Amino acid sequence: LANRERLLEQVRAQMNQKRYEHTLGVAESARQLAVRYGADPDKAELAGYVHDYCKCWPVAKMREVIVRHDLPAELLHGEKELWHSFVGAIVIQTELDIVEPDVIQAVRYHTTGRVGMSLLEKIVCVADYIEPNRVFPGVEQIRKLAEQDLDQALAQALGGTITFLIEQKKQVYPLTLHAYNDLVSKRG
Ligand code: DGI
Ligand code: FE
Ligand code: FE
Ligand code: FE
Repeated sequence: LANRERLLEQVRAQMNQKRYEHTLGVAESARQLAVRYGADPDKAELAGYVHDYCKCWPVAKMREVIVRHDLPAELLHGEKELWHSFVGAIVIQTELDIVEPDVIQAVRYHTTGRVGMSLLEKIVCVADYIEPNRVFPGVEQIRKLAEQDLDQALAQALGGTITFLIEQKKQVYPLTLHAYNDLVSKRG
């Protein structure tokens, strides 16, 4: 990866230490999954480094990007937890000069998923769940599954998120539900 040091400095400046460690973990896990499943390891690592670029930004700063770049207005009425992925996909282009469309898409859909995800999108989404610093009930099982079957691991991860959201009485973003249905229906 060209200019890794400079990129990481800039990424680090956007977030706290814990988020930065998570970021490095996702890059590492994404690279491993790319090797395992035949995606471009450099792109996977890069997407990992930048996937949460805007995660720690103030809400007002994210809202500004959503409005200025005409992102779906429904985002503004929904869960703010989702904003950083869609905003990040824009900002990594303008601030980090990232041009690879598949890296940009992997950032855009890393939180919600979507129907018909590319291999790189799946890898980043799964890496986000299983990176070494993650500790939640069931993470070990998803880690094991991710070595065998990426789609199953992703379905399980999204399913876990959906369950979690329902328990918290939070909205489930339609893309998340559609992504989950897409993955489990392919298995039938
Ligand atoms: O940014 P990370 O914490 O590394 O992980 P992420 O980008 O997957 O974001 C996780 C957060 O997003 C978590 O609080 C659950 C939330 N989330 C994911 N999908 C949905 C969602 N929240 C709502 N309301 N609806 C969703 O569909
Ligand atoms: Fe995220
Ligand atoms: Fe995620
Ligand atoms: Fe993340």
